[in-house]
Amino acid sequence: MTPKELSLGIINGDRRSLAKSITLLESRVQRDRILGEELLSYLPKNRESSLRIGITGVPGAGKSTFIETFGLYATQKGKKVAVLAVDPTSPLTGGSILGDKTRMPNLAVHPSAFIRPSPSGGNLGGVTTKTREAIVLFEASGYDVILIETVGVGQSEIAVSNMTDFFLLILIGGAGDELQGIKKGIIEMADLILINKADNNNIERAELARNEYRTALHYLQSRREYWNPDVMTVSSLYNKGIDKVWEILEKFQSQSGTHIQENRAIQRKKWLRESTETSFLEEMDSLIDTYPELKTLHEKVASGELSIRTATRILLDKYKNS
Ligand SMILES: Nc1nc2c(ncn2[C@@H]2O[C@H](COP(=O)(O)OP(=O)(O)OP(=O)(O)O)[C@@H](O)[C@H]2O)c(=O)[nH]1
Ligand SMILES: [Mg+2]
Repeated sequence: MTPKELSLGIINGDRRSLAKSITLLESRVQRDRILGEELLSYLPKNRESSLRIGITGVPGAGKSTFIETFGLYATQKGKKVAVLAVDPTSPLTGGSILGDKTRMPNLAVHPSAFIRPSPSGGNLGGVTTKTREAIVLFEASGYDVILIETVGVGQSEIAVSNMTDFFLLILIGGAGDELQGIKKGIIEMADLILINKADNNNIERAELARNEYRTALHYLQSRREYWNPDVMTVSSLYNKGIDKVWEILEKFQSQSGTHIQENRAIQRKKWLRESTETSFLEEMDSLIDTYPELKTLHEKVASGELSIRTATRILLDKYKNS
């Protein structure tokens, strides 16, 4: 299919076109990159009614279970739901743990939902680019709610908060901050904190945690002037409190007004910078074997013979004169 045909398929909500386009945009082959760029140029941009939600929390907090339950709830409200994951392949774990369709069995087969498996391999920069482009595809295809899961232990949650409108932090009761591996910075980023697994004999612990985090939030500067983050307990497994989360999101959308679009504009500028940086570095890496002087420059910096400042200037001069 040509990029034009793919774009028409996407706009008409055809799932196969969507899946093919995602594969095209993730390809590293030069020809595919050109086709991918053409495809993106045909798509309508910036669907104002969509809501992009970032979801983070320590492994096992119940992010995928929440997405399954919340996603199904959203489909019942007549929404189309897309699920993506930002999961840079860790050299330690060696693979993708997120976006696992088996953890979202009912949502995975729902006609109004689309779960995109994590792009395999690559660094955070590569993964975030692919995720941003997937967001554009999903929105062009009429998806209203975009859920982006990431594990809350590294840099990826910052990347996710930079590509979403609303940031959700999922915690569990009965574990201190240290235990949950959650940094203060992440709490500050949250628009809503959910204490999950508030069910069976865990309810009391969850409520205690909710009160503690509420107190903690009082002492933190809220991140957006138009929104005050809150903490609530839910049970994703037993579908408790999910309707309240939906109400909060509706309130956020109506209360935010034009702020969401303004925030997206700021994000897009940031993406351009990041994307330029990534592309430059990729280009340099690919040239290093063909240009001995580039290799020598790196070696001189490594040995301390040449300052980084001078080497950077040489690289910039070469770029300007090329
Ligand atoms: N009791 C109870 N168990 C839950 C709840 N939510 C999730 N779980 C269980 O917690 C375990 C981990 O849930 P996941 O949804 O896979 O957690 P996750 O945060 O996506 O985990 P990773 O993707 O590995 O980081 C599973 O066994 C779930 O069944 C809940 O609300 N109550
Ligand atoms: Mg998960």
